Amino acid sequence: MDKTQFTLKLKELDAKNKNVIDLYNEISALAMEFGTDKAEKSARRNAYYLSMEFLIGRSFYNNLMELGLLQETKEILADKGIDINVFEEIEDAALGNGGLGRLAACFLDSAAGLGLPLHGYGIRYKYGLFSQAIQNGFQVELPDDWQRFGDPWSIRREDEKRLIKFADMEVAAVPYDMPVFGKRTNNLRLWQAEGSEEAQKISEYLYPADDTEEGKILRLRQEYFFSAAAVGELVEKHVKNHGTDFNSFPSYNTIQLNDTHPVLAIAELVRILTADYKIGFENALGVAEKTFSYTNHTVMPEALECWNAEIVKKILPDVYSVLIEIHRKQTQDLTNLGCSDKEISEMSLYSSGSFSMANLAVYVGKTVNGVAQLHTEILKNSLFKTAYKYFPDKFENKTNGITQRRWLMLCNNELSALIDGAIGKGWRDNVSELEKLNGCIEQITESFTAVKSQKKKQLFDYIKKCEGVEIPDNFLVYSQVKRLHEYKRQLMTAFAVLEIYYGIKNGTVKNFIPSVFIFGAKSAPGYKRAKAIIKFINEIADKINSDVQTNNLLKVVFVHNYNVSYAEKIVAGTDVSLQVSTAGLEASGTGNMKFMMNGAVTCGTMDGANIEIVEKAGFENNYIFGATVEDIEKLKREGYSPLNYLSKPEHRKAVETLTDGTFSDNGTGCFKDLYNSLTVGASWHGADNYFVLYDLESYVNALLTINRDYNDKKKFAIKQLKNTANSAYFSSDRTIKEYAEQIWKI
Ligand code: 26Q
Repeated sequence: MDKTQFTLKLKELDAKNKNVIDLYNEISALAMEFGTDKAEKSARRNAYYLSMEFLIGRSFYNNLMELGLLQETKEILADKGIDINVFEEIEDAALGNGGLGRLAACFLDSAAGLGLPLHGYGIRYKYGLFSQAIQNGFQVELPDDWQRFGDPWSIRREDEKRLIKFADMEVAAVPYDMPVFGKRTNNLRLWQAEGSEEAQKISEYLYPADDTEEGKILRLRQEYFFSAAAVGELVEKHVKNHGTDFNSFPSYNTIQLNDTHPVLAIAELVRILTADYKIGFENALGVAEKTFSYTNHTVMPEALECWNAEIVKKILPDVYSVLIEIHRKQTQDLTNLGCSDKEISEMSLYSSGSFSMANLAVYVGKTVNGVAQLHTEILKNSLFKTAYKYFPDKFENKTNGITQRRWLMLCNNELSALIDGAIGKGWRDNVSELEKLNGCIEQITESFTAVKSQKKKQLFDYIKKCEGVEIPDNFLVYSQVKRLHEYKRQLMTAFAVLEIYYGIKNGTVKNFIPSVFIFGAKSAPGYKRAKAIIKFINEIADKINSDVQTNNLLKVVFVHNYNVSYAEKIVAGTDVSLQVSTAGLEASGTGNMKFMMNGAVTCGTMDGANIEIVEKAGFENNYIFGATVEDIEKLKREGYSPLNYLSKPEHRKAVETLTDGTFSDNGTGCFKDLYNSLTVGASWHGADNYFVLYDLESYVNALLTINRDYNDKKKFAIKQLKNTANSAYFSSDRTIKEYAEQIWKI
């Protein structure tokens, strides 16, 4: 099908007599036909991205854009009296929960855009990340049945299904292919588990609760299920195309492990080669060493997966034997290298009855990478310090990126058009041309401010519709949107907002420019503190939004069910991006990059990719505050007494609203627990583990400085534009080029 035929068929569609969902499915099917017709044959050498999460969001507009059909479709529908935005209600595939999953989606987009053969493998969850409702200020989780309106962007491949064997059951893995359109068409293959009721559970939920043994086993099954399906298929293809010489396997296949979740793929490859093809163990391990690379996305200890060896033995006995064998080899290798017993135990993939997936990945992986410069340094100097001492060449950095196609062209058509006018359209294919903007910033500040107002208006209309909160035109917009976690410190923003609010009321904060603080976040269902923070923010929002004394100056919104599509609106309509994690704990952040590209200044700590962002866009065009990694280390070494930082009345007043009756936690005691976490600590951590009280004062000051600076609209617009102009480095096109050249060699 060519474009003329597509347009013809679209024009023939009898839109009047169809409901939105049928129309959506039919247009999508036409676009799929058009897109898959152009798909080319496989490349000689392919890279595969194994990931437990692919947070793709809505495919409809993005795919039409990538296929060059968006404008035509919009016009043809308009002729029929249909606004293309009606499809916004329909899908938002949340097969992931945050940064790691969205990064996977951006990477696939960039690889297709650059014409590089990178394909994804993951799980086709029946239910994606829960849909979030807010009841009485509390998060309530509802199932996300993302396929309820159909799934026109996937093709079921019945004939390519595989059998995955566990000790106690066999499960069919049925592939669903989602083409990834761009300069070339790549493939995202998601496996669905079929068979007995037990079997189907494997692909039912993203992150089922794993606080019971049953839950842990289910998660282990999920990880093995998709890793084994992927590796099994790649081996089979290799044998079909090249015979059973597996020494050439790594010449055709390179596999990136997205965090530890797919790391069992290593053991599975060794198992298949030794058991099914009778390759010697050392040879098989050698093949694995040349095939796999590992990306770490977090230094939080609770996220570094360890599997209880007894459970592995029970569920996957053959994989267990392989792991034990790899461990034996590892111990021997490390002893030969002269490592001490202590060093060996630090790097060991097996110790005290459990398997460390990170240590397995570091030992076997060809490369180990962090996702921002600081993060990679932390991997080298602390998390994997010993491994770095013996295998320094494995370690490299790949600073994250985001796709400018979804995160600028699609979500901010208006700014994109402004950029076209200023520097031409070349940046759309070659994003580094965005830098040309630096040469004409002064000339376009006014039109930029107009675009920003327009995007704010669209965002405010949407918030009015979804949240029922009205925000007056042109309020200054501060946003903090990301997963809810104590280390990301949404609680610190909540305190800062309260301080500003009380300051406005008692006259200590003067000439405050009307502002709104937008929060969006989901908490893991079992994470009590994070849920308490959501409740606290909602209480604050209710109080502030209903105060007639401050109403024309300050608003707070917690948007419910924050997701990719909501993010597309928020990043475009924001002035100030809040990125305030405790230094050393946010591996990179990618939301920070989306905001930057859309012309927001960053108000943040020296953490993750914030550091590189302000280096590129200029410290003077952003607002850095708070403790650095070195400061935090010093505080930990010399002792930190958070109570000292509560001596100032304005801080105390804000923090004590948790316990003084200002707000209600509906009798749950969850606010008192938050308060205690800051002031006395808990059995598993000291007081104020994330240095909220330490950074609070400089945070409030930064927020107020920004507010004052906004008085000079032109100067502020220049700062914002400097961010857009220097954001090309944070395109995932750049990141993917680095992976392709330095790790994958594709
Ligand atoms: C671990 C054990 C058991 C159950 C779940 C998990 C688990 C699940 C998801 C651990 C970690 C994750 C997700 C991590 C994540 O999203 N990390 C983010 O990755 C982004 C992309 O590199 C970075 O930008 C963020 O800084 C990082 O937080």
